Amino acid sequence: MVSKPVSGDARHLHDNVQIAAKILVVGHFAVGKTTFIGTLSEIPPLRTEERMTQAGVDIDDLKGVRGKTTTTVAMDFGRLTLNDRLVLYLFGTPGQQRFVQVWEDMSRGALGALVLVDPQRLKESFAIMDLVEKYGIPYAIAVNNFDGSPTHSEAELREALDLLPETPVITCDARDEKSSAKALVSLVRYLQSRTR
Ligand SMILES: Nc1nc2c(ncn2[C@@H]2O[C@H](COP(=O)(O)OP(=O)(O)OP(=O)(O)O)[C@@H](O)[C@H]2O)c(=O)[nH]1
Ligand SMILES: [Mg+2]
Repeated sequence: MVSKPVSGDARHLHDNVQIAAKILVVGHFAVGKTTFIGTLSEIPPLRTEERMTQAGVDIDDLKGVRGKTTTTVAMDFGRLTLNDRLVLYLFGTPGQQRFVQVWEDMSRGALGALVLVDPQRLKESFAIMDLVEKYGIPYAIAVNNFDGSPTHSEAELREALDLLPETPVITCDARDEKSSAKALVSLVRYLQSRTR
């Protein structure tokens, strides 16, 4: 028997209920959000990249950012089926302060957020973490290990980012599918543990 579809963020597929969850992938400028969603998405990701021009030189801090010629101006979007019961819709939101309105619109209905962090620029994550907390969105930290990045212990990261003991912290490489998927799974497990 094929069940009747239900409204909202859940739908029936065959006899199984398949949950579609909206997950934000957030983080400061050039932390690897677009790369992360591009690595994981099973559909061609929607990207809104624009070339960075001279006009942005004093606005977007390119210090420590190598080879970057474009930036996201609205959002990234991708989809990842974790298993036959759960599909994640990934929304990447621009990190720069001038896009706060976009970020706020995008956060509606989000079940959780993966906060990407660059280990060389930990302090730049504070503004985004403040926003996620302000909107009460549960989150996990994914440290995007750029080549040659300093390796902090988990305890150092927790202290530097002032994290709650239950907040998951995981290391990934946004270009690597396995480690990026692991970061999302750890967020999903955390979200599930909160609803039990
Ligand atoms: N070495 C290394 N480079 C990475 C990694 N993740 C992303 N990059 C590079 O870092 C740069 C920034 O990545 P993006 O994915 O554009 O970052 P973003 O967060 O979407 O940037 P904005 O949308 O401009 O805020 C790109 O040149 C990527 O190729 C990583 O894990 N390791
Ligand atoms: Mg981007």
